Amino acid sequence: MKIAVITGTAGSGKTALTHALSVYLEEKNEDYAILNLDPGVKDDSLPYSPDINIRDYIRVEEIMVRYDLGPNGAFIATMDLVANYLGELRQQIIDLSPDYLIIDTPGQMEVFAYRATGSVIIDRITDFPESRKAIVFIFDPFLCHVSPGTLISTLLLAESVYWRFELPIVYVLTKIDLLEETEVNEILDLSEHPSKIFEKSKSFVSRHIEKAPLLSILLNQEEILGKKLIPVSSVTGEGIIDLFSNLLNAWSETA
Ligand SMILES: Nc1nc2c(ncn2[C@@H]2O[C@H](COP(=O)(O)OP(=O)(O)OP(=O)(O)O)[C@@H](O)[C@H]2O)c(=O)[nH]1
Ligand SMILES: [Mg+2]
Repeated sequence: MKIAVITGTAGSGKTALTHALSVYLEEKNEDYAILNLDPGVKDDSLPYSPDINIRDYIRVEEIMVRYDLGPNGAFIATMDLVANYLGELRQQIIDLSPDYLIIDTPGQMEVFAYRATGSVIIDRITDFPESRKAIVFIFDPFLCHVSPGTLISTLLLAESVYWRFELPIVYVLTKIDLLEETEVNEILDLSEHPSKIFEKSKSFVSRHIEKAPLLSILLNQEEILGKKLIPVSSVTGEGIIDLFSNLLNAWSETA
């Protein structure tokens, strides 16, 4: 079983990309399943019907009421409580045993970047000897393009996710149908050569460089921080073939 875990910041397009990948696999007549691991998503807002749904076991809105928590605290508590249903989720995956499993994850990146919760859940429900796992990390162009600083934060976040999972990772730039070609190329270029970000924001950074010495080292060693992103549109399907072939390479890395 080849498993793709779709991660990225809130609203970056995880759910839309999950759907786009499923459309691609459907067209290729592949045997696939979708697991929704977002306990907070509104049921009628999903563009796909999940074959396995964490919300069949636990929902953020119920935990808010039961423990009198706000949305963020309730979300963290809900993800911790998912631990009670790992056996059931694992069994559902085994029952389906699809060739491809796409896992849509929640927007609150904290559970995947800074806490063990996300990676432990994925590990426990997919710990079959024959499974091949890869992470997809989405760069949202509307975060990356606003300011060089946000692109840097996203590059660092991508690396935190990589360290958390310790699995092959594929980096994607979504929503390219909403951008000019020059904007797409600029984001791809800056992500791959972050020292150019430094040049772009030199006036500010040079005045405050003493507060970010580590960052200035990282930016000037672009082979450390730089990442090659695969540009895709989940709406037009552009780039999905390229993403899939990168996923095949990533899965083969764990073989
Ligand atoms: N035009 C366009 N819109 C997109 C694309 N990907 C996502 N969107 C839109 O961006 C918004 C957020 O997309 P989602 O897929 O819900 O993002 P998400 O990362 O799952 O969001 P959360 O689960 O809330 O973190 C939706 O309105 C999508 O339709 C894309 O490639 N092109
Ligand atoms: Mg989503």
